[in-house]
Amino acid sequence: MPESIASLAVWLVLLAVLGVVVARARKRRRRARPPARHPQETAMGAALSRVRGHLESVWTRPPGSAAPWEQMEEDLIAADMGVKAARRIVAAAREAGLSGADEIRAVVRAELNRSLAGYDRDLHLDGDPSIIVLVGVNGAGKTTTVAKLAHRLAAAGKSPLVGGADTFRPAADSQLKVWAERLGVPMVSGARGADPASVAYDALGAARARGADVLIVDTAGRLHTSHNLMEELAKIVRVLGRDGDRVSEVLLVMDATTGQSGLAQARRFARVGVTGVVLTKLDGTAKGGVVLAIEDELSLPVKFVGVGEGSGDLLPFDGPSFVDALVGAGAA
Ligand SMILES: Nc1nc2c(ncn2[C@@H]2O[C@H](COP(=O)(O)OP(=O)(O)OP(=O)(O)O)[C@@H](O)[C@H]2O)c(=O)[nH]1
Ligand SMILES: [Mg+2]
Repeated sequence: MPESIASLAVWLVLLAVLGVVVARARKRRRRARPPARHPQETAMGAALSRVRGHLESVWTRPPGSAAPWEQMEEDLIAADMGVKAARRIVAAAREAGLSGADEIRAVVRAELNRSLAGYDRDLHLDGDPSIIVLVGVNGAGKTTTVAKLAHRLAAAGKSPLVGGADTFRPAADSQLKVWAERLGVPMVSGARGADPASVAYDALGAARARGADVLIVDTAGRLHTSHNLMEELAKIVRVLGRDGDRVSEVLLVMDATTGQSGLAQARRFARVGVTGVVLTKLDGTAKGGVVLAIEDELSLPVKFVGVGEGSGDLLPFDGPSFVDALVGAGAA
C-alpha cells in the first residue's frame, strides 16, 4: 500500500522535526537558567538557617537607628560563637564607626573570614593504609561519621575498611555493621568487652591483607568506671602505630547542639593527639557559631560538618561558604 507508506513517512518526518524543535527549546531554557548553587553552599545555608536568624535583627533594623552593639554581641553569643569571638567582631564593627547595616555586614564578614583563615582543613591520608581514628563523647555521632567518611572515601575511589573498636556499648558493632553492609564496605569488629586496641590492631591487619587503603576506626564514647576512656583511646592510637604505621588523623567528633558546653569535654581529648574536629548535627541547631569557639579555644581545625543522618550528609568544612551561609553572600 504505497499511500499508507507515504503518510507514514510524512508522520515520521513531522515527528523528527518536532523532536529537533523540542530539543532546541530545552537547550535554550537550560542556557537561560541561572547557574546552580554549589550544593555545599545550599546544604550549609540550610544547616545554618537558625543561626542566621539570630543575626537578622542586626541587618534588618530600621535605617538611622543606633547600631545595637549589645544586642549584636548577645546574638553572636546566642549563636554560640563564644564571648571572645563575639567581642572581637563587635569591636571591629564599632571601631570602624559603622552604622549602616550593609557596612556592618561587610565588617562582620571580614572578621569571620579572618578568624577562620589559616587552618589546615585537609583530610590527610598518608600511610598504607592510612589510618583515621574517631573519638568523642557518647552520642556525638562517631559511628555515623565513620559511615559517612567511608561513603565519601569510597565515592572518591578509595577502598576503606571500618574497624569497630567500640566494644563497650551494647549493639555498637551491629550499628556499624548495618552501615558497612549498606555501603558495601568491609568491617572488622570485636566481641563486647574485648580490648579495643586489639580490635583496632586486627582491623589494621585485615585492611593490609585486603589491600584497603584507608582504615577508619570507631571508638567508644562512654566514660566507664573500670577503664579510663582517655587511656583506652591513647592505647588504640599507640597500638595502631606499633609496626611503624602512623595514625594520619584523630578526629574529635563534637555535637553542635551541645554548643559551648561541648568545649569543656573536648579539652579532655587533647592528650589523644586530636588533629581536627568533625562538628555534627549542624542541621538541628542554632548554635553553629560554635565553630569559631572551637577554633578559638581548642586551636583545632573543623574539618567536616555533619548536616543530617544520611551517609551523604557530611561536608568538608570551608570557611568562606560557612561565612556566606551565616551572613549572606555578598561583597567584601
Ligand atoms: N541530625 C543529625 N543527626 C546526626 C548527625 N550525626 C549523627 N546523628 C545522629 O546522632 C545519633 C547518635 O549518633 P552515633 O553515630 O550513634 O553517635 P556515637 O558518637 O557513635 O554514639 P556512642 O557510640 O553511643 O558514643 C544518631 O541518631 C545519629 O543518626 C548529624 O550530622 N545530623
Ligand atoms: Mg558509636
